[in-house]
Amino acid sequence: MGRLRKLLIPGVDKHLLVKDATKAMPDLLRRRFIAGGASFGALTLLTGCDVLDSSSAEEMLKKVSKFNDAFQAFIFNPDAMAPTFPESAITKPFPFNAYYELDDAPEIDGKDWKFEVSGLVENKKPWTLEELYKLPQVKQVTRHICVEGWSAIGSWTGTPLRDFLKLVGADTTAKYCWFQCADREGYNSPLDMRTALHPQTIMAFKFGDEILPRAYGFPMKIRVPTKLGFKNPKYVVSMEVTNDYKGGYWEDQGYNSFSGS
Ligand SMILES: Nc1nc2c(c(=O)[nH]1)N[C@H]1C(S)=C(S)[C@@H](COP(=O)(O)O)O[C@H]1N2
Ligand SMILES: [Mo]
Repeated sequence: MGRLRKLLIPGVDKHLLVKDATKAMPDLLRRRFIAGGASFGALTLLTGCDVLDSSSAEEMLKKVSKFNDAFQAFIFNPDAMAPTFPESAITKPFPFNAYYELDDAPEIDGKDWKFEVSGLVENKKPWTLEELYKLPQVKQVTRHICVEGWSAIGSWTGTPLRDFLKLVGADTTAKYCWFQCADREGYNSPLDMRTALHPQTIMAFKFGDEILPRAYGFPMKIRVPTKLGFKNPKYVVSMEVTNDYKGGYWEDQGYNSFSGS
Protein backbone atom coordinates (compact mmCIF):
# COMPACT_ATOMS: atom_id res chain seq x y z
CA MET A 1 0.00 0.00 0.00
CA GLY A 2 2.76 2.39 -0.92
CA ARG A 3 2.21 6.02 -1.82
CA LEU A 4 3.37 5.31 -5.35
CA ARG A 5 0.24 3.34 -6.07
CA LYS A 6 -2.15 6.24 -5.62
CA LEU A 7 -1.51 7.16 -9.27
CA LEU A 8 -4.45 8.14 -11.41
CA ILE A 9 -5.42 5.99 -14.35
CA PRO A 10 -5.75 8.11 -17.51
CA GLY A 11 -9.41 8.74 -18.30
CA VAL A 12 -10.68 6.63 -15.39
CA ASP A 13 -12.23 7.74 -12.12
CA LYS A 14 -11.69 4.78 -9.79
CA HIS A 15 -14.60 5.72 -7.52
CA LEU A 16 -17.01 6.00 -10.42
CA LEU A 17 -15.79 2.72 -11.84
CA VAL A 18 -16.35 0.94 -8.52
CA LYS A 19 -19.81 2.54 -8.33
CA ASP A 20 -20.75 1.49 -11.86
CA ALA A 21 -19.39 -2.01 -11.35
CA THR A 22 -21.35 -2.34 -8.08
CA LYS A 23 -24.55 -1.42 -9.88
CA ALA A 24 -23.88 -3.97 -12.61
CA MET A 25 -23.37 -6.87 -10.18
CA PRO A 26 -25.93 -9.57 -9.44
CA ASP A 27 -27.53 -9.22 -5.97
CA LEU A 28 -25.58 -11.67 -3.86
CA LEU A 29 -22.26 -10.55 -5.28
CA ARG A 30 -23.17 -6.90 -4.76
CA ARG A 31 -24.00 -7.51 -1.11
CA ARG A 32 -20.74 -9.35 -0.50
CA PHE A 33 -18.71 -6.80 -2.46
CA ILE A 34 -20.13 -3.93 -0.39
CA ALA A 35 -19.68 -5.86 2.86
CA GLY A 36 -16.06 -6.42 1.83
CA GLY A 37 -15.44 -2.69 1.49
CA ALA A 38 -16.19 -2.30 -2.26
CA SER A 39 -12.53 -1.63 -3.01
CA PHE A 40 -10.91 -1.18 -6.37
CA GLY A 41 -8.52 -4.02 -5.53
CA ALA A 42 -11.38 -6.41 -4.80
CA LEU A 43 -12.81 -5.50 -8.19
CA THR A 44 -9.48 -6.38 -9.80
CA LEU A 45 -9.52 -9.68 -7.93
CA LEU A 46 -13.07 -10.49 -8.99
CA THR A 47 -12.59 -9.70 -12.65
CA GLY A 48 -8.93 -10.55 -13.16
CA CYS A 49 -8.73 -7.27 -15.14
CA ASP A 50 -5.95 -4.77 -14.63
CA VAL A 51 -7.40 -1.35 -15.31
CA LEU A 52 -4.82 0.74 -17.14
CA ASP A 53 -7.01 3.09 -19.18
CA SER A 54 -10.61 3.74 -20.13
CA SER A 55 -10.86 0.84 -22.57
CA SER A 56 -9.74 -1.70 -19.95
CA ALA A 57 -12.23 -0.07 -17.57
CA GLU A 58 -14.94 -0.76 -20.17
CA GLU A 59 -13.75 -4.37 -20.39
CA MET A 60 -14.02 -4.69 -16.63
CA LEU A 61 -17.57 -3.36 -16.59
CA LYS A 62 -18.54 -5.73 -19.40
CA LYS A 63 -17.18 -8.63 -17.38
CA VAL A 64 -19.03 -7.63 -14.24
CA SER A 65 -22.30 -7.38 -16.14
CA LYS A 66 -21.83 -10.96 -17.35
CA PHE A 67 -21.34 -12.42 -13.87
CA ASN A 68 -23.92 -15.09 -13.21
CA ASP A 69 -24.93 -17.49 -10.46
CA ALA A 70 -22.35 -20.12 -11.37
CA PHE A 71 -19.59 -17.54 -11.19
CA GLN A 72 -20.84 -16.34 -7.81
CA ALA A 73 -20.81 -19.90 -6.48
CA PHE A 74 -17.20 -20.14 -7.62
CA ILE A 75 -15.92 -16.92 -6.11
CA PHE A 76 -17.62 -17.51 -2.79
CA ASN A 77 -16.04 -20.92 -2.51
CA PRO A 78 -13.01 -20.54 -0.23
CA ASP A 79 -11.58 -23.76 -1.68
CA ALA A 80 -11.52 -22.45 -5.27
CA MET A 81 -8.08 -22.49 -6.87
CA ALA A 82 -6.32 -19.28 -7.89
CA PRO A 83 -5.31 -19.26 -11.56
CA THR A 84 -1.69 -20.15 -12.33
CA PHE A 85 0.43 -18.76 -15.17
CA PRO A 86 3.43 -19.72 -17.28
CA GLU A 87 6.83 -18.37 -16.17
CA SER A 88 6.85 -16.13 -19.26
CA ALA A 89 3.98 -14.16 -17.67
CA ILE A 90 6.01 -13.10 -14.61
CA THR A 91 6.01 -9.31 -14.09
CA LYS A 92 9.51 -7.82 -14.31
CA PRO A 93 10.53 -6.10 -12.22
CA PHE A 94 8.11 -7.39 -9.61
CA PRO A 95 6.98 -4.46 -7.41
CA PHE A 96 8.05 -3.97 -3.81
CA ASN A 97 5.29 -2.71 -1.55
CA ALA A 98 5.02 -1.93 2.15
CA TYR A 99 3.89 1.00 4.28
CA TYR A 100 7.47 2.31 4.17
CA GLU A 101 10.38 2.63 1.72
CA LEU A 102 12.53 -0.37 0.80
CA ASP A 103 15.44 1.12 2.79
CA ASP A 104 13.37 0.69 5.95
CA ALA A 105 12.46 -2.94 5.27
CA PRO A 106 13.58 -5.39 7.97
CA GLU A 107 17.14 -6.65 7.55
CA ILE A 108 17.06 -10.17 8.88
CA ASP A 109 20.09 -12.39 9.45
CA GLY A 110 18.98 -15.83 8.30
CA LYS A 111 21.38 -17.50 10.74
CA ASP A 112 19.78 -15.88 13.80
CA TRP A 113 16.18 -15.93 12.62
CA LYS A 114 13.79 -18.47 14.11
CA PHE A 115 10.17 -19.12 13.25
CA GLU A 116 8.24 -19.34 16.54
CA VAL A 117 5.11 -21.48 16.69
CA SER A 118 2.61 -21.03 19.52
CA GLY A 119 -1.00 -21.49 20.56
CA LEU A 120 -3.04 -24.57 19.71
CA VAL A 121 -0.18 -26.75 18.45
CA GLU A 122 1.36 -29.90 19.93
CA ASN A 123 4.97 -29.06 19.06
CA LYS A 124 6.04 -25.51 19.89
CA LYS A 125 9.66 -25.98 18.91
CA PRO A 126 11.07 -22.93 17.06
CA TRP A 127 12.26 -23.64 13.52
CA THR A 128 15.56 -22.50 12.01
CA LEU A 129 15.71 -21.55 8.37
CA GLU A 130 17.95 -24.53 7.68
CA GLU A 131 15.30 -26.87 9.08
CA LEU A 132 12.49 -25.23 7.12
CA TYR A 133 14.47 -25.39 3.85
CA LYS A 134 14.55 -29.19 4.22
CA LEU A 135 10.75 -29.51 4.06
CA PRO A 136 9.16 -30.50 0.72
CA GLN A 137 8.44 -27.45 -1.44
CA VAL A 138 6.24 -26.57 -4.39
CA LYS A 139 6.61 -23.80 -6.97
CA GLN A 140 3.72 -21.69 -8.18
CA VAL A 141 3.28 -18.76 -10.55
CA THR A 142 0.26 -16.73 -9.44
CA ARG A 143 -1.14 -13.23 -9.49
CA HIS A 144 -0.63 -10.92 -6.51
CA ILE A 145 -3.38 -8.33 -6.21
CA CYS A 146 -3.03 -5.25 -4.04
CA VAL A 147 -6.15 -3.60 -2.67
CA GLU A 148 -4.96 -0.35 -4.23
CA GLY A 149 -5.69 -1.66 -7.69
CA TRP A 150 -2.40 -2.92 -9.07
CA SER A 151 -1.51 -6.51 -9.67
CA ALA A 152 1.58 -8.45 -10.72
CA ILE A 153 2.40 -12.05 -11.53
CA GLY A 154 5.20 -13.66 -9.53
CA SER A 155 6.78 -17.03 -8.85
CA TRP A 156 6.98 -18.31 -5.28
CA THR A 157 8.39 -21.57 -3.97
CA GLY A 158 7.80 -23.00 -0.53
CA THR A 159 6.14 -25.48 1.77
CA PRO A 160 2.35 -25.78 1.78
CA LEU A 161 1.23 -24.33 5.11
CA ARG A 162 -1.20 -27.22 5.56
CA ASP A 163 1.72 -29.70 5.54
CA PHE A 164 3.53 -27.63 8.17
CA LEU A 165 0.39 -27.36 10.33
CA LYS A 166 0.11 -31.15 10.23
CA LEU A 167 3.79 -31.56 11.08
CA VAL A 168 3.56 -29.42 14.22
CA GLY A 169 0.26 -31.02 15.28
CA ALA A 170 -1.83 -27.86 14.92
CA ASP A 171 -5.47 -27.95 15.95
CA THR A 172 -6.92 -27.30 12.50
CA THR A 173 -10.39 -26.83 13.99
CA ALA A 174 -9.07 -23.54 15.43
CA LYS A 175 -10.23 -20.40 13.66
CA TYR A 176 -7.02 -18.61 12.73
CA CYS A 177 -3.31 -18.71 12.09
CA TRP A 178 -2.06 -15.34 13.25
CA PHE A 179 1.24 -14.14 11.79
CA GLN A 180 3.63 -11.60 13.25
CA CYS A 181 6.31 -9.90 11.17
CA ALA A 182 9.64 -8.20 11.86
CA ASP A 183 8.69 -4.71 10.54
CA ARG A 184 9.86 -1.95 12.87
CA GLU A 185 6.40 -0.62 13.71
CA GLY A 186 4.95 -4.11 13.54
CA TYR A 187 2.85 -5.89 10.95
CA ASN A 188 0.54 -8.78 11.51
CA SER A 189 -2.36 -10.51 9.89
CA PRO A 190 -4.83 -13.23 10.81
CA LEU A 191 -5.51 -15.97 8.25
CA ASP A 192 -8.72 -17.98 8.56
CA MET A 193 -8.00 -21.70 9.00
CA ARG A 194 -9.84 -22.71 5.84
CA THR A 195 -7.48 -20.54 3.81
CA ALA A 196 -4.46 -21.65 5.86
CA LEU A 197 -5.32 -25.21 4.76
CA HIS A 198 -5.86 -24.21 1.10
CA PRO A 199 -3.45 -26.22 -1.09
CA GLN A 200 -2.04 -23.04 -2.69
CA THR A 201 -1.22 -21.31 0.62
CA ILE A 202 2.53 -21.70 1.10
CA MET A 203 5.36 -20.65 3.39
CA ALA A 204 7.43 -19.11 0.60
CA PHE A 205 11.24 -19.19 0.76
CA LYS A 206 12.05 -18.34 -2.84
CA PHE A 207 11.02 -15.81 -5.43
CA GLY A 208 11.72 -17.17 -8.92
CA ASP A 209 14.74 -19.40 -8.51
CA GLU A 210 16.37 -17.26 -5.85
CA ILE A 211 16.21 -17.16 -2.07
CA LEU A 212 13.42 -14.70 -1.23
CA PRO A 213 15.04 -11.25 -1.57
CA ARG A 214 14.79 -8.72 1.25
CA ALA A 215 12.26 -6.68 -0.74
CA TYR A 216 9.81 -9.56 -0.95
CA GLY A 217 10.05 -10.70 2.66
CA PHE A 218 13.27 -12.58 3.48
CA PRO A 219 13.39 -15.08 4.99
CA MET A 220 9.73 -16.10 4.77
CA LYS A 221 6.51 -14.79 3.33
CA ILE A 222 3.13 -16.46 3.62
CA ARG A 223 1.94 -16.53 0.03
CA VAL A 224 -1.84 -16.69 -0.23
CA PRO A 225 -2.86 -16.38 -3.89
CA THR A 226 -6.58 -16.52 -3.04
CA LYS A 227 -6.34 -13.35 -0.92
CA LEU A 228 -5.42 -9.72 -1.51
CA GLY A 229 -1.80 -8.66 -1.09
CA PHE A 230 -2.08 -7.36 2.46
CA LYS A 231 -3.10 -10.87 3.63
CA ASN A 232 0.34 -12.10 2.46
CA PRO A 233 2.66 -11.27 5.38
CA LYS A 234 6.39 -10.85 4.67
CA TYR A 235 9.34 -11.03 7.14
CA VAL A 236 7.29 -13.48 9.21
CA VAL A 237 8.69 -14.29 12.66
CA SER A 238 5.89 -16.21 14.35
CA MET A 239 2.59 -18.00 13.97
CA GLU A 240 -0.03 -18.48 16.63
CA VAL A 241 -2.85 -20.97 16.09
CA THR A 242 -5.81 -19.44 17.89
CA ASN A 243 -9.58 -19.12 18.17
CA ASP A 244 -9.26 -15.43 19.01
CA TYR A 245 -9.51 -12.75 16.38
CA LYS A 246 -6.42 -10.67 17.09
CA GLY A 247 -6.70 -8.14 14.29
CA GLY A 248 -4.06 -7.10 11.82
CA TYR A 249 -2.15 -4.08 10.54
CA TRP A 250 -4.54 -3.22 7.68
CA GLU A 251 -7.52 -5.11 9.09
CA ASP A 252 -7.46 -2.72 12.07
CA GLN A 253 -7.61 0.21 9.64
CA GLY A 254 -10.85 -0.97 8.14
CA TYR A 255 -9.84 -3.46 5.48
CA ASN A 256 -12.01 -6.55 5.46
CA SER A 257 -10.21 -9.51 7.02
CA PHE A 258 -11.75 -11.96 4.59
CA SER A 259 -10.38 -9.97 1.63
CA GLY A 260 -10.21 -12.73 -0.85
CA SER A 261 -11.98 -14.64 -3.50
N1 LIG B 1 5.54 -7.57 6.89
C1 LIG B 1 4.81 -6.96 5.92
N2 LIG B 1 4.13 -7.73 5.06
C2 LIG B 1 3.40 -7.16 4.07
C3 LIG B 1 3.32 -5.74 3.94
C4 LIG B 1 4.05 -4.95 4.86
O1 LIG B 1 4.05 -3.70 4.84
N3 LIG B 1 4.80 -5.60 5.84
N4 LIG B 1 2.55 -5.17 2.94
C5 LIG B 1 1.52 -6.03 2.31
C6 LIG B 1 0.99 -5.48 1.07
S1 LIG B 1 -0.21 -4.27 1.20
C7 LIG B 1 1.37 -5.95 -0.17
S2 LIG B 1 0.65 -5.40 -1.59
C8 LIG B 1 2.43 -7.00 -0.27
C9 LIG B 1 3.57 -6.55 -1.20
O2 LIG B 1 4.46 -7.60 -1.41
P1 LIG B 1 5.72 -7.42 -2.40
O3 LIG B 1 6.63 -6.36 -1.83
O4 LIG B 1 6.37 -8.76 -2.46
O5 LIG B 1 5.14 -6.98 -3.72
O6 LIG B 1 2.98 -7.37 0.98
C10 LIG B 1 2.06 -7.44 2.04
N5 LIG B 1 2.74 -7.96 3.21
MO1 LIG C 1 -1.15 -4.20 -0.86
